[in-house]
Amino acid sequence: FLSNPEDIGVVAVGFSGGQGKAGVDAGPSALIESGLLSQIQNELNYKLHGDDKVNAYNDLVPKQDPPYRNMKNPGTVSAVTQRLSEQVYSHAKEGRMVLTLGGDHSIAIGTIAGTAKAIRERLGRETAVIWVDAHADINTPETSDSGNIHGMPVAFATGLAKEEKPEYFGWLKPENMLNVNKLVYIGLRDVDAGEKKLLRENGIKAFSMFDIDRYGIGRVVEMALAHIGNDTPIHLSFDVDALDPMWAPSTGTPVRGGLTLREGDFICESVHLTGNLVAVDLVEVNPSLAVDREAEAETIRAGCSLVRCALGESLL
Ligand code: 6HN
Ligand code: MN
Ligand code: MN
Ligand code: MN
Repeated sequence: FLSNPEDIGVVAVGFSGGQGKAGVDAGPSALIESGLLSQIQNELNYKLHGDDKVNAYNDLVPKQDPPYRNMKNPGTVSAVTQRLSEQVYSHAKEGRMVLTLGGDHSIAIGTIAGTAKAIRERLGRETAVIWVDAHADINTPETSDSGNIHGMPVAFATGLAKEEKPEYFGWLKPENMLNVNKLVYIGLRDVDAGEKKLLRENGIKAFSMFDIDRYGIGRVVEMALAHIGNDTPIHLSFDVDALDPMWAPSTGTPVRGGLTLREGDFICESVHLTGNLVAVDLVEVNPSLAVDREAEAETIRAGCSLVRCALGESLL
C-alpha cells in the first residue's frame, strides 16, 4: 500500500463556483447525511481524519471577481482550490488516503495539486490520475465555450493552461503538476472540439464509451492500469456524470449513453485492488437538480456506492 491502509483524510467541499448551477455545493452534505462516512468508519473500519463538517470557503470569496481570460469566478475558484490543495496535501503527507467530496469538478485543481506534491515529497514518485467522466475537463480558458472552470481542471493540473498571476492559479508550481503521460480517462462521450485537439496533440490516453462498448469494462480498466504502470500512486477523480443519467440523474451536465452503476463500481473496485490508491474525488452530485426525491436519492446512493467500492467494500 502506498498509503496507510486504514487511515483516510476526509475533505468535504461545498463549492459550486466552477459552474453556474446552484446546488452542487450541497453534494457533500447530502452524501454525508445519507451515511457515507459512518459506513466507511463502522462497516469498512477505516479511521477517519479531518472534517465531517462541510467547508464552504466563504471567507475566500473576493468582493468582486470579474471574468479573466474568459474564466468565470476565476479569483474565487483559484483561492478555494489553493486552500483545498493545502488541506489535501497535509493529509497525504501523513500517509492518509484522501477522500474529497464535491462540489463541482473545478475542485480537482486543488486535490491533484495537493496529492501530487505530497506524493513527490513522501515517496519521490509521480502520481497518476484516472479521470472518470463524460467530459474531458481539459479546456483551456481560450478553448472553453462556457467559461466554466469545471470544464478546465485537467488543463491547469497538467500545465496545458498556464497563468503567472498567483490570484488566478499562478500558485500552481511544478511540484503540484500532473504529467500528461500519467493521465488516463474512462467514460468520455461529450468532448469539445478544442479538447479533442488537446488530447490528440498531447497523446493523452482516453477510453471513451465507444471503447467500453468495444472491449468491455474489464479490458478497458486493464488497459488503463497498464498505461499508468504498476506500482504507481493513483488519484481517482470520479465525476458522477460518468454514470448514465439513469443512475445519476441529479447532476449539472448529464449526458446519455454512460456507464452503468455496476461499470462505475467495477472501475472503483479495480483501482482499490491495485493497492496504489492515494486519493479519491467524488464530484458533481447536485441534489437540487433532480426531478423528484427518488431521482435525488438514486444519485446520492450511486455516489456512495462508488466511494465504498473504491475503499474495497464489495470485494471478498
Ligand atoms: N464537468 N465541456 C463543457 C465545458 O463547459 O467546458 C462541459 C464541462 C463539464 C464539466 O462535468 O465536470
Ligand atoms: Mn462531467
Ligand atoms: Mn459539450
Ligand atoms: Mn468533470
